[in-house]
Amino acid sequence: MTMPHIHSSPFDVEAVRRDFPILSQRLANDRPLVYLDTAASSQKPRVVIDKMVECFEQYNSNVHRGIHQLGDRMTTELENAREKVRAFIGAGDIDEIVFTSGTTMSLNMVAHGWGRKFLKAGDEILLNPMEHHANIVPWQLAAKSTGAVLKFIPLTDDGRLDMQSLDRLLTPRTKMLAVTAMSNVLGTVNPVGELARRAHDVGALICVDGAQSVPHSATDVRSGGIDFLAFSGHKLYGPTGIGVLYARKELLEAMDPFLAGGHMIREVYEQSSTWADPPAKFEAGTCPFVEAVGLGAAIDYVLSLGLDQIAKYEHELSIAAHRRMSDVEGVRILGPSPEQKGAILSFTVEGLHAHDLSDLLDREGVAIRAGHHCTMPLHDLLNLTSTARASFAFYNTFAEVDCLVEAVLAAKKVFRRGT
Ligand code: C6P
Repeated sequence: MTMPHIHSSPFDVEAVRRDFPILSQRLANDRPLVYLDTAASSQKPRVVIDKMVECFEQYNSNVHRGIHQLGDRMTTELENAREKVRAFIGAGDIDEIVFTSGTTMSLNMVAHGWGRKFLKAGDEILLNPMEHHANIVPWQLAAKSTGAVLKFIPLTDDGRLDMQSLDRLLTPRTKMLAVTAMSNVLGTVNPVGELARRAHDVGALICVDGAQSVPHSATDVRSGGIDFLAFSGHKLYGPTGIGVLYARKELLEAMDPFLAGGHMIREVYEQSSTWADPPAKFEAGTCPFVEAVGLGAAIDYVLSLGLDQIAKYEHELSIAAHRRMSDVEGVRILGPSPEQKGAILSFTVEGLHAHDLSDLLDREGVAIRAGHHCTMPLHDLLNLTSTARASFAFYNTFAEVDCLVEAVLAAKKVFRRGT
């Protein structure tokens, strides 16, 4: 069995980097890879890859079905991974952890299974413009089919939620406050605990998009008062195809399933069916069990580094990046000050389209993301069509921050000359 490496110091970034096979490669023109796109998808440590290979090589078999040794082993590994997720986010009961294909699926499950069942005409869903499309569009569909109304919390000029407007916007008509714990563009870290308390005060629930926050800082659903939490394995150093929906047990029991089929039923008759208990009720078909086990290995790995140490190191990287980038003429950095955000640096460069910039940076081996990052309402508000985004993880170095800044300076020169 593969055991996660235990690092004596989380700041031994070179040791951490050796855990990620992909990071040591050279790109075209013998450039080292400078991977600054973790917010889109993180890289995977060797322990995650090895654990998944172990599953395939030693006990691959469908779960909760086969009465044989392989099926038993695979099912045990899957349920061990579920327990790891439970402990990681501080849930009270393992049955509150639903494996999904990712954040998008998890949020759709809430909007569909809870929203369409419990919302009525005139009820209000409170969103805000910094949400990812995955936490807007499913609510639009739920509103359309129930007659509920979407309301938006305005943002401050520096890209935080305008908390003063909550006095006006949170009313007994509000039934759901759907909010990201951390913006994938602005990096803004939202005050989830306070938002949960205030939503509950008016009888509303809170649905938290943890896609960007869960991999980078400690989450505790119970002390945070979170009713629903969604996140993805692939941003948490685990594989693609696996995600999590956490919800309090009574909510999972009350809401409708999203997908129907095998495993999610108790009894099926010709004209009707009854549902299995959660989480099976929400895990129709064959769940991505090897991916779930890979996610469990990723959680072990992250915990071996220490979430607090990860958050501290990434914060220092982010501060350095903001400081250096703000010295570059023509660069506009979006979002609040780095002290108030996660390790995300979204910016524009005067006279340079984000896609051109990204292309020029790529030639230097620096991988960033450019575009609207699935946040069109936010970009409309900023009056921009696209932005460039560098996002950091604990495997990035201060030297890579320098590479980013130097590559931006070089790109500006190329553009001044004309490509
Ligand atoms: N953001 C980014 O580059 P999925 O694709 O289901 O794993 O995650 C969707 C999602 C939901 N909420 C937030 C805050 C996110 O950042 C994302 C994914 C990627 O920013 C891809 S657009």
